[in-house]
Amino acid sequence: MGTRQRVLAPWAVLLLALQVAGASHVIHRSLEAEAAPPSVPASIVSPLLRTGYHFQPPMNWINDPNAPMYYKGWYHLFYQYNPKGAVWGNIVWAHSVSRDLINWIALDPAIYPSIPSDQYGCWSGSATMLKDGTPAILYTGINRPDINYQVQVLAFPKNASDPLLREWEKPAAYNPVATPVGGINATQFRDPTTAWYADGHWRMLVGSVRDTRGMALVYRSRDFRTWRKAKHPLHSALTGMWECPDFFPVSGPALEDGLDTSDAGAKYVLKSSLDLTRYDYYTIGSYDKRKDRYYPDNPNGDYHRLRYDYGNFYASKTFYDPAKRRRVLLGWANESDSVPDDKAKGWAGIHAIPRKIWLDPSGKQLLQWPIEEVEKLRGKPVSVGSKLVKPGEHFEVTGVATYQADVEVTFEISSLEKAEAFDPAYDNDAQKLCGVKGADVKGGVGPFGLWVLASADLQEKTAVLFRVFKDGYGKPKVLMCTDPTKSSLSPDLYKPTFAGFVDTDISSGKIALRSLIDRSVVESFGAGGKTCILSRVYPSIAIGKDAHLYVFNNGEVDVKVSSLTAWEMKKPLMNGA
Ligand SMILES: *[C@@H]1O[C@H](CO)[C@@H](O)[C@H](O)[C@H]1NC(C)=O
Ligand SMILES: *[C@@H]1O[C@H](CO)[C@@H](O)[C@H](O)[C@H]1NC(C)=O
Ligand SMILES: *[C@H]1O[C@@H](CO)[C@H](O)[C@@H](O)[C@@H]1NC(C)=O
Repeated sequence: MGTRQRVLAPWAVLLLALQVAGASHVIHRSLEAEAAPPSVPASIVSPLLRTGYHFQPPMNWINDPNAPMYYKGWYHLFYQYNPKGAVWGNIVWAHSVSRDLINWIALDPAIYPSIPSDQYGCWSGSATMLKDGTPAILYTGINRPDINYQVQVLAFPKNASDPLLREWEKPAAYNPVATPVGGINATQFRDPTTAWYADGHWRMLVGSVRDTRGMALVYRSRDFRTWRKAKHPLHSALTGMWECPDFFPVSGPALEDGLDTSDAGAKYVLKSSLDLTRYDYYTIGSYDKRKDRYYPDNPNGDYHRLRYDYGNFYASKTFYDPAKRRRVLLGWANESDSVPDDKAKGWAGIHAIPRKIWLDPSGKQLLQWPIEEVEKLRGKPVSVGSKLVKPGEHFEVTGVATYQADVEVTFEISSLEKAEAFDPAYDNDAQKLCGVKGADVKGGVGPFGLWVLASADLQEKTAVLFRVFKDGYGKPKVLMCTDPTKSSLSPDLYKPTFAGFVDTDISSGKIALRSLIDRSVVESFGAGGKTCILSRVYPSIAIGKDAHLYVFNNGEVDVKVSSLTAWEMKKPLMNGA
């Protein structure tokens, strides 16, 4: 079976040996700590629903990706991790390394409470490459036991010649580098960004809020050790607390090229993770480095309109990958089961497949696509060419196992004439619209798309679909939606419909969809990465070989599948699990 195979490159064998030889104490320790006593009730989530190729440690809780970077031939990923259980708490920075961002090797935690500034927690942060080529990490330390009092801490590698960057030190001479003084709320002051260099100064951002105004505070430094807060934030908006801000230039020499964070860009992206909604919003705009101010191109849409992902995706972070001259986005997706289920299954949280991101030629949004390395996991394929799906009909894609698969499909709509009228009340609420007009609600043009992780009797299915409306001027408006309301017979699951509009020219009638299916993950990319939706689902029957894949059309007009390929996906090396 392709899905059982492991991709073992020679370096991986080497590191596996290294890992067995001593770098994996943490995993063994935590296995002991979490070995479930027999009295713990079984989780409603089958062990077969643990993901196959999405980033995960062998067990326990994970959340935000931290300080991703490329250093001496290795990709480094740190992440918020509870070594003692499958719920949030005891947070340290777990550490994994990779040659390709797909096969991962777990090392010991790199950053953990060890100085007064971080003795009650090591929260999120970022890496910056200094001028001499060594990396530095800025992160948030918790220094009081009673409240989550937040300060910013600076760490350097103990041995910069070690490509695996296993040990980090936090010099007492200048830590903490920033404290919540001057009216900053000490419990709302966190997640420093990668710093950028301009006109003799480094600058970095820290997320905060004043009353209900979320903001990215600016700090400046000449030597990276002494930091001073600037008078004005880089930007702010009436959104509540900004967690995990991210700020970077886009638009390299070639369209899809990324830029180093210190390079000057024609355009900039400012992202914030809104604590109130728990989603990641971004805007595109310009940056005035003299004033250290950011101006979104579309102030009306400030932090309500554009999201990296319209599903389950939060606390994301990008980094510039000099090896492939691209900017890569990593994000966290939590579970949709209950806390007791997480405790019983022993793990909670995954990361999305790393995505390359770049500016759409329109300049109005980003495009995202799974990094090309994920295609190395593709195994046995099956293809369907030119197949008509009449109104109310569906067909099954057979010949491969689809519980761990990569599916690419292009649909062709025969006519847009029957498109339903768009109700402007839903202009800013695709998710609500999808809640009202889900996969089973018949429409004009659509809903059509895929039923994934579906049982043979179709009692269980997760729909990834498009539906085309017509606005008041007769212009098509495309909705992309993931409808998991029938994804499982288990009642005690969170099954929100997730949706976003797709700003694509559908006049040709064509629209593409790619879905990365991974047992309990459905991560979809609409229209070449214009709109992305990640969902967590936990079927009770559509598990393993009992999971099926269908193409469906619940609209009134014919939809043609002009091409479809589904590949079984192999399991990469995943942190020793
Ligand atoms: C630093 O790392 C290099 C490369 O792994 C190693 O050869 C060297 O012994 C290390 N130095 C110390 C002091 O540990
Ligand atoms: C600081 O933020 C906390 C929320 O974490 C809030 O409860 C508190 O009222 C805020 N303090 C001030 C002075 O605004
Ligand atoms: C993930 O879990 C769901 C269900 O419990 C919550 O509604 C979300 O807010 C949560 N997402 C994040 C980012 O914490």
